[in-house]
Amino acid sequence: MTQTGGNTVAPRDLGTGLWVGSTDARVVRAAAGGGFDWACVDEQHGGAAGGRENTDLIAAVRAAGVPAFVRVAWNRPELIGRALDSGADGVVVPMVDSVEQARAAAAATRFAPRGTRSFGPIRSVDGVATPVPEQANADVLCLVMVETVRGLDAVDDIAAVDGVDGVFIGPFDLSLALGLDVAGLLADDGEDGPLRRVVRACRARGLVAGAYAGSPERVARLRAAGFTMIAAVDDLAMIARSAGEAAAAAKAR
Ligand code: 3PY
Ligand code: MG
Repeated sequence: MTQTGGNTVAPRDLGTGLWVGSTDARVVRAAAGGGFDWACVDEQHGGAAGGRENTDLIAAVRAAGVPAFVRVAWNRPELIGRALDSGADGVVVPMVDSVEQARAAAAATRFAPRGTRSFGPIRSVDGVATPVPEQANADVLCLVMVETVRGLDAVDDIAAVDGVDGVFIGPFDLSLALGLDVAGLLADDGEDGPLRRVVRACRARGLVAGAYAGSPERVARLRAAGFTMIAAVDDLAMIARSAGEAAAAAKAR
């Protein structure tokens, strides 16, 4: 991602995405094809365990015609490398709360000489294209999650780390860390409120400002606050909600 030495540049807008908790590739293909701009397979709190399973889920997202990200279970190079080897377009890395941790995440997403990702071009049997290192380094997105007090305090420095392409907030963890509920966190519109601080840090460098929403109201609030990559809905919650609505409608007749 182009850096501009501290000038405010247009933030990269990735639109609205689907959060994937399901491990069924057919469900994921159907849900991701519903008009979202991207989908993110959640290895941390969703069902996906990584490895072969993720390859299938990522392929299902790709078959729906949108980019696939993986939220890895933790900031560990082997998890990041495996998600990218499985074909992910980028990773969302949870609980990054220092410059050192952001550097480690960014390094794990890039091959040498920029980073430390290991090159193992043997996945074509799984249908994953062999990466061309320089191109893969340019194309991959490393999105680090700020969802702790330490992370929020360091957000300007985290956003300045070379190879960090965006900051993504987790409102559940962040609100817990700040002693608020999610509604309280999202309602804080102050100049130095958490949302503004994150968006400002991203805008200063043209980075993606991402957030998990999970409901249309939260999407609207986060969009208004300036976020440019918003996880709108969780696939399994969406199915459960639709099932509830269908059952209620059927019973009402
Ligand atoms: C959070 O809100 O803490 C998240 O990580 C979203 O899944
Ligand atoms: Mg979280």
